[in-house]
Amino acid sequence: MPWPSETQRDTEVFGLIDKERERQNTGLQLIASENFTSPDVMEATGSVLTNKYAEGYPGKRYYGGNAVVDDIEALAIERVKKLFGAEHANVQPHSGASANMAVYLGLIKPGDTVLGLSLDHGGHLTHGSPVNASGILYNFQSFRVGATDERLDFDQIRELAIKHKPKMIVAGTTSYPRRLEPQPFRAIADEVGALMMFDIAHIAGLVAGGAHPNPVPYADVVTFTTHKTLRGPRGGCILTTAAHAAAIDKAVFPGSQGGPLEHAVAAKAVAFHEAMQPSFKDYAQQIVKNASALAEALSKQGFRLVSGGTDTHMMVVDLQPFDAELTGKESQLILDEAGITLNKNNIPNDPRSPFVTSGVRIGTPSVTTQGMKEPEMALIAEYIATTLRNRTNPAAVAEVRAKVAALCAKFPVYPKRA
Ligand code: DSN
Repeated sequence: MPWPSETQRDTEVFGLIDKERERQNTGLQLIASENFTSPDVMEATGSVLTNKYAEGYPGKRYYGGNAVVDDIEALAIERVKKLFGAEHANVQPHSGASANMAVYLGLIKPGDTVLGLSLDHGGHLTHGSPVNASGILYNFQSFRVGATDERLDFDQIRELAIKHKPKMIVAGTTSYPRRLEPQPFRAIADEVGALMMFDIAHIAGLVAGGAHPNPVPYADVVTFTTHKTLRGPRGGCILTTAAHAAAIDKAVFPGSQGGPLEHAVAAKAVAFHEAMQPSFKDYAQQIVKNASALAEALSKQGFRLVSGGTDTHMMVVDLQPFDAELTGKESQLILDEAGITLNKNNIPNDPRSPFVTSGVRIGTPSVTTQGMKEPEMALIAEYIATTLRNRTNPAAVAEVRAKVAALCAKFPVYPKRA
């Protein structure tokens, strides 16, 4: 074989991958959109399927040699349809952003009006941010969370829908800790004659595991990523009613993507299989229980939870009552030093910029995969508070780092090379 010999192996990259495995093994991974995939998902992702070109769909490919790939993609489609009760699925989107852009391309026209949640109130870049293609190509109008309860305000959404007459209403969030009921969105969409798109990127695993209402029976189209609570490979997926199937497939390929990543499609199929197992229901329930326990413990440590708490896998923490000087940016940096990984996040109506912020976002999907439960959530809250209280004291931060490593050692994720 003309590949490099063992002695010529790229030790630089593989050394760095080893370092990253060590980081994931020894620290607390609390980024709400991350998870630990199974070795099977990783094996499919690293399989020979990465070698294959397969433009088109099962049974209708542009290149030869796709009989096996057809079976794999058909399996992924059948599994995800069954998992969510959908009429049609497209498993080819490379990411959630690609999935969302394909939906806009397929179902509306540039310049059309769309209603979505503002990014700084918990929405997503692709829900109309002015710096994203969604906001550049389409006329997005944003709704915001309520001033006092920090929850979606369906009276406001309805008023905006009546005023702007959108072609589409986008439900879905990236930093909103509460349940997203699909029925009120459907009712408003029907009242103004809009399509309803539901982006369940964050909560797909909760929906699959029965820990969050399923919007599939209500929405025209549902998009999601496969790598967050669903615990699959990095990638996207679109579910639609039969009426929109052809338009969505055309918008993904050839509309916005070329060759699909069939190694990722195979890994998605594996993840869908894993999400169908009874144990996944327990997992999804435990994610929510852990989030609720962590939110309560953080609140006892003096933090304020945006909207007062969480019903999902995540919470947004307002740092101001804990320490008015403390920013999300500084918290993220110092917590990283203590082996606690999370992200800075704007709170609703944040006086600070998105690069600084007055809050952090915390999620429990990864630590729940590790097997941590409510008692560990109390420890995590204590470690976070101790680190932030002692942020100018390196010895105290190092002490927390050691405690974090000891806790993670009790819940090993990837003990050997995966
Ligand atoms: N970057 C993802 C998140 O962290 O929520 C959204 O795309």
